[in-house]
Amino acid sequence: MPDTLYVRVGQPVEFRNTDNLGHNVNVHRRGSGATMFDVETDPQETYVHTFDRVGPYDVACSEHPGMQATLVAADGPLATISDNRGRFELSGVPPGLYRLVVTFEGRTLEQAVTVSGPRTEVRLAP
Ligand SMILES: [Cu+2]
Repeated sequence: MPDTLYVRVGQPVEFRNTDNLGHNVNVHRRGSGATMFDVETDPQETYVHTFDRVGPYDVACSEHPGMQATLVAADGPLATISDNRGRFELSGVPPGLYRLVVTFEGRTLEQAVTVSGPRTEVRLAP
C-alpha cells in the first residue's frame, strides 16, 4: 500500500515486508519491461532501491499474483497522484511552458501546458 506511488529519482525507496509471510518484490520498467530488481523479502525485511530514471514502473510479487502496484519516478517536485475522479492540483508552479505527463491504467498521455497566472486549469484530451 498504496497501489500507486510516486517517488523522486535519486531518493532511496524502501520496500518493507510487514507481513508474517515471505514475499517477493519485482520491479519492471513499463514499456521496455526491463527488470530493475527481483528480490525475496522475508517477514519484517526491507529492500532499498534508488531509481535513476523517470517513468512508470510495474511492481509485483511473483508469489502472490494479486499483489501489484504502480510506481512513477519523477525528477522534480512537480508530480502528484490524482484523486479517484482524476483531479489533481500542483501548487507553486512558476509561469512557463511545461509538458504534462499523465500515467493511468498502463497508458501514458502527454500534453503541453502553459502556466501564466495564479491558477491554470488543464483538461487532458485523450
Ligand atoms: Cu506476496
